Amino acid sequence: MYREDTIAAIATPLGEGGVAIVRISGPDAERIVREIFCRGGGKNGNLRSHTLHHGTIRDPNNGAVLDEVLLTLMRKPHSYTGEDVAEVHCHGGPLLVRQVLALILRRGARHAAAGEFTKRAFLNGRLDLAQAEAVLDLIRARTDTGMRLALGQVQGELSRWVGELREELLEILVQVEAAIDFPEEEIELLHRDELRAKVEALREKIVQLIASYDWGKLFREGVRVCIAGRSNVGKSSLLNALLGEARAIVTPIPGTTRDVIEESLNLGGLPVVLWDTAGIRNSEDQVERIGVDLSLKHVEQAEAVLAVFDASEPATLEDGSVLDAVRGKRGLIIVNKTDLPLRLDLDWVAMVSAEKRLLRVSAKAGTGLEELKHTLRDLLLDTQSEPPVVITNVRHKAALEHAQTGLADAVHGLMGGVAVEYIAVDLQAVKDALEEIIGTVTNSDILERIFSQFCLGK
Ligand SMILES: Nc1nc2c(ncn2[C@@H]2O[C@H](COP(=O)(O)OP(=O)(O)OP(=O)(O)O)[C@@H](O)[C@H]2O)c(=O)[nH]1
Ligand SMILES: [Mg+2]
Repeated sequence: MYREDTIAAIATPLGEGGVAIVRISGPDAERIVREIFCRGGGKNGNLRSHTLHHGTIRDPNNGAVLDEVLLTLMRKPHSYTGEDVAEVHCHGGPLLVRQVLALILRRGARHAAAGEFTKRAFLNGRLDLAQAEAVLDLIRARTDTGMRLALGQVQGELSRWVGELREELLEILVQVEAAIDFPEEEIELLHRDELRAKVEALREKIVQLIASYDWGKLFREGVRVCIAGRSNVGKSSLLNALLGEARAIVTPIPGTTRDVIEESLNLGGLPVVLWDTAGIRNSEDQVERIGVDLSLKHVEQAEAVLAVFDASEPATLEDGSVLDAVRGKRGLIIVNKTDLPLRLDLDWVAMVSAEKRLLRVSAKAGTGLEELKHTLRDLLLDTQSEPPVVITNVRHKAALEHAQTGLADAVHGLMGGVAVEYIAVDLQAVKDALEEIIGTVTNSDILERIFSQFCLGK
């Protein structure tokens, strides 16, 4: 299925560190390490598998010692790739690691392409495709929830789920094919209805799985939230209070923030990019006007807004402009400075922004912030609770959409009295789509595309 040569690469990021790992996989892995590794006592003997061995790396051509290392040899099939794998744990200097790799390449290994180790793991059946792709998600995860979702998939949660859907489908297919084989007993009306109910039930499950994509995407890619409001209402103070650090400059002078300040916030596992913007107001100052335009642009781009108002002052025309700018946008109305005497007409604010929830906070005193975080999280997640299985990969989503269409066609066919042969064709396409996810049927282009996204050495 692939060229059975031996590949090698540096598996850890290049840079100074305590330890760096060079990984070798393939039939010559053991031969190569035997040539360059010399155990503490001088003799390599039978290098036990899955054991750490202490020794040195030497260039057999001149006997020069490169480094003192730990070596582990994992003989097939119990290794990441399913082949013989060796890992050299050397000291983490970039030059040193490169020299060790160069020596390994001179002894006959080929430099691995990006993702090639994981690709071999897939081709050798150590991982299915959905699991292999989740390895990438795991490496790239930005919050604990993102990591948990990815780990679940590496461990095969999605694969099991899709496997069950496939089983259900096979049962239906058997019945349909039986009807093709015994045409004289062609499924009667009653059977057609029963069959249709089964196909619809399966379709419903797939629709739900597709819907979980949007949920998973939020956790992988994060959500952009823009803090907007007129100047001096405490937008930068709110940013700082939410982050728990003095990130943005805060002064009593209106027009303090000019540029957009971007910070990330972990909102109960949901990665959020927070934008603090310049106060929206009519200004003669050219720099400030550019800032205001930027604010409005960011309000538009954000997935949600926090529209901030000052509780200690009556509403101004500029507050009105802010409400106009955020109208129709998902978000919350934040009434800040509630530690001061109330002079803002809250009923008016609530009335003109009826579609948004109004929350009272004090960025200065730190009150209302926890409720703000919870409410914002629920709003961003559309109050959906976590689905039992989450798909995070657009390729999986596309395959499920194919499957869904095939099932919808089958339902129509069953209702419209279409011959069973055609229904079998629809269902066969559904089977192919499901198998594409776990990688039972794939073409090499798809594989190339998937594995080329990996980093070297993975
Ligand atoms: N009493 C009180 N004062 C606050 C609160 N939040 C902010 N302030 C004060 O309000 C003033 C303006 O705060 P900023 O956070 O700079 O306001 P801003 O909306 O970012 O202002 P611009 O960047 O100029 O648009 C500062 O003096 C803050 O100390 C609050 O909750 N209570
Ligand atoms: Mg500010």
